[in-house]
Amino acid sequence: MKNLLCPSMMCADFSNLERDTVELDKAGTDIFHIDIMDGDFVPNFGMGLQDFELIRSVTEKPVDVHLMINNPLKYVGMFADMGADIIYIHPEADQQVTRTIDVIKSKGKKAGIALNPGTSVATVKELLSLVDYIMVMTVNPGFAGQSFLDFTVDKIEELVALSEEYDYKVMVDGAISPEKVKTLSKKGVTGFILGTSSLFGKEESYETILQNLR
Ligand code: S6P
Ligand code: MG
Repeated sequence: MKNLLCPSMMCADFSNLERDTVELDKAGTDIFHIDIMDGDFVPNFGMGLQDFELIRSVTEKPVDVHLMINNPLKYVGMFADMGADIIYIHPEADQQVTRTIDVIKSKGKKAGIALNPGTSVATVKELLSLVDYIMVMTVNPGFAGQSFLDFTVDKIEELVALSEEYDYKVMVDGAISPEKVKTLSKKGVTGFILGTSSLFGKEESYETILQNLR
């Protein structure tokens, strides 16, 4: 299966967000990754709605939203209507997670769950048959530029093994270096969120980096 390379746009050049988006699109981006935060579920604020709208308006490629917000049920409809193709919610932040997944799907969108480093597979077993993507957080969510948490690899392996029985793609988000793309794709991970560890703030062009990662 083809790997999915997904730039984390909160790491992009905000003085030239449109140009960066166009360049990344041409360079071979598979899915644009937009981090949305509420300053509550995570201790930070991510990208704004205007940033999302701008990126959505300049690319035809799929765009995901990673909702690091409490009570995502309140907002998934809005993001679907704004044109998100994939909506990730955190089950840790949602008291009615299966209802929220239903709303996402009823809007014709792909549903994903993002799992904090401390969230075990056992606690989301009931959700595995309901979602299209499972994104394992390999850092504590909220910030770019952190260190990869090695203990999350067991969970990644567990979810890859279960993905044969269920029908979802395994994604990883947080400190994904070129080395991690190599080792985790060998383990069966499909999608990689690319931030400062591999794609942004480097000497090489986006095109060269994405080609090398493939
Ligand atoms: C924040 C967010 C992530 C980061 C991404 C940054 O937790 O969900 O998507 O933007 O992990 O990548 P890096 O390589 O700087 O850790
Ligand atoms: Mg993210």
